[in-house]
Amino acid sequence: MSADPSSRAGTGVRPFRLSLRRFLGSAGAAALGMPWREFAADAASVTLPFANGGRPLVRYPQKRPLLRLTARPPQLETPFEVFNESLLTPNDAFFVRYHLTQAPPAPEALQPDRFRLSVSGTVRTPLTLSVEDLKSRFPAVDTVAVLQCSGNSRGFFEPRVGGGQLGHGAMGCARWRGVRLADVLEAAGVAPGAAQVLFNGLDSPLHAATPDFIKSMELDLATRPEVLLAWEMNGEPLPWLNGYPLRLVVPGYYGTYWIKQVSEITLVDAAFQGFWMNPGYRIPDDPCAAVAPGTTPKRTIPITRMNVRSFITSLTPGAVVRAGAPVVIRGIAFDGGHGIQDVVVSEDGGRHWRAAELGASLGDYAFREWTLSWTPSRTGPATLMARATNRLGQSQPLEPLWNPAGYMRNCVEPVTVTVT
Ligand SMILES: Nc1nc2c(c(=O)[nH]1)N[C@H]1C(S)=C(S)[C@@H](COP(=O)(O)O)O[C@H]1N2
Ligand SMILES: [Mo]
Repeated sequence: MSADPSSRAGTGVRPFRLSLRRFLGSAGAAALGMPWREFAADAASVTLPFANGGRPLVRYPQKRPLLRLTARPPQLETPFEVFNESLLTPNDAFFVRYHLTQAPPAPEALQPDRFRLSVSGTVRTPLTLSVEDLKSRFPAVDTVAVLQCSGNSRGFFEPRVGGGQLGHGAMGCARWRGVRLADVLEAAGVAPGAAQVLFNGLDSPLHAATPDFIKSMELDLATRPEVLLAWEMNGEPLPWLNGYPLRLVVPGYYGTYWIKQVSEITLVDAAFQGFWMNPGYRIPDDPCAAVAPGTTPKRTIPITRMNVRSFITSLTPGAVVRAGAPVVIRGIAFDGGHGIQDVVVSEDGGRHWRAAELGASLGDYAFREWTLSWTPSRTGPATLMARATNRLGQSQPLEPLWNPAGYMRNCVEPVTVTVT
């Protein structure tokens, strides 16, 4: 199931127009070159390589033109060429995903004098904190980590599945700065019996029947040192659409846990059963998170850590290269935090493989760059493939796996180019 009751294409986000101007200031808006009148599609569009893959390129506040999947709530995909420009995804190109119609929250509620984070439930001392309080009371830490939507690449599923038909652009890698959630929970004093931590953001459903977007995690995960409450992304305050002023950062885990505009943290003593944990965001309870195409899993579990992926970024399908002229094939690889061990590349559709050279590591949760020099010899089509393996020895399947929600695609993605 797609677990997406509120995501429908709509008319735009006009209600926020005036308040947004106040939020960013008209000077700031002008400096960023924002078209205030409306977030209308430019003339340009992109066609993703699957049925109904046409997407308008639309410019939102603090964003360059991105592929728009839905307007209410905003769901924007990063153009794939961005991943070949830099290892850290620029904030203005970073993808956007919201579930609820009343999203993102109105800028007024996000101002420093208004925005507060509450920590309550099974704790000794409930807390109410401003972002300033977090900055002054706890040590700040930096981490580079990939944020990827569970449904990244869903549009490529065969047979097709419901839900946002995404290309490969619902991912990005950024340097996040914030405080450890563990430090904040320690200040609140986790009380005996606490088992799970719930996270809620300021966005809300339009209809009472739509469940609020609340996610839960085991206390063990929530108190891991890499889990952050972050206010900064690539050295700048979080963009409005990526969670300003505060979001959860859960390195290695799919984006669904990275709650934006996070305003309520609640410790509870039993497993939470909210809609977005069950039936939403679940995968087949099987080591590959897969079932036979078109079938229903017998048992499901919540989605957790990301599997291994790699992409060729320097050449896209249909590119033309010259026989006899060396080209550098470049790409990225990442996993759920075990770290990339190696990347092998084939230039002949998988018959022969050569080891690529790994670039400097930005940390085990980050995109890892890889390169391989290739001198095409024979003219005609050449199918390039990249396959990464992580330090646990987990790799990418050559054939796609399938599950009904279209999550966790991680097969090798062939890129066929023409040698002339
Ligand atoms: N408040 C809030 N946080 C949220 C969501 C949401 O709908 N509301 N969606 C989640 C999902 S499914 C993803 S993939 C990421 C996307 O983060 P981004 O929009 O910054 O790219 O945000 C997560 N955090
Ligand atoms: Mo997501």
